[in-house]
Amino acid sequence: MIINKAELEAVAVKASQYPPEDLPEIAFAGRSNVGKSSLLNLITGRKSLARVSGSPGKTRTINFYRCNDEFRIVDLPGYGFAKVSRAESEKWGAMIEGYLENRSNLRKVVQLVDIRHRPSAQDVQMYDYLKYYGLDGIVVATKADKVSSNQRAACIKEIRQTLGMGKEDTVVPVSALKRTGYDKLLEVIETLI
Ligand SMILES: Nc1nc2c(ncn2[C@@H]2O[C@H](COP(=O)(O)OP(=O)(O)O)[C@@H](O)[C@H]2O)c(=O)[nH]1
Ligand SMILES: [Mg+2]
Repeated sequence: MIINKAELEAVAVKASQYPPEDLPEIAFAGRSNVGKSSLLNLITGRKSLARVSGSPGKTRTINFYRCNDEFRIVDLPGYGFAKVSRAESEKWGAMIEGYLENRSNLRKVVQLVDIRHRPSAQDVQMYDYLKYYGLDGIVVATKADKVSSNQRAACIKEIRQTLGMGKEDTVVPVSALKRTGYDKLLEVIETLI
């Protein structure tokens, strides 16, 4: 699959602002700065569809990207930003839960983790949450250019073990910098929609 048309269709902080449930959706989740916006730009072939940020924690909205007029990629707000208050982080949780729990056209959530690091407690919590809702099974290991090809298998093994992934679940290493691995991700997305 190639995404040859992509546009930001809606920016939401509550359900009344979501677009209609008329197209299948794949959501992207991950801690802030993991490379979510970069990945979105890469797979849509758009340089600046999503804003790539040097300062993490900027995206506090749910962004709906309409792709090929066929499906949507939904960018969930990044978690794990150190400088947020308890109240803010609760608001974040409620916003994400509100979306994940009640979205009938949501097919799957792709969880992003940095290939270099063992998934954090929050990554594990997020993934457990996805398991609970049957939305788990696909993880993108971002910034794959940061580890050598010798290290790669060990990094992926650690991600699998830490998140408690099953044999049939998929980890796709992707580098937005080198523009590698995303064809595999697009294949996975295509099978889901
Ligand atoms: N080396 C490398 N850096 C990346 C890659 N993807 C993203 N980054 C960098 O990581 C930082 C955060 O990226 P961004 O896409 O804004 O992350 P987001 O907060 O998850 O949306 C930026 O400085 C990006 O340039 C990648 O594949 N390789
Ligand atoms: Mg972002």
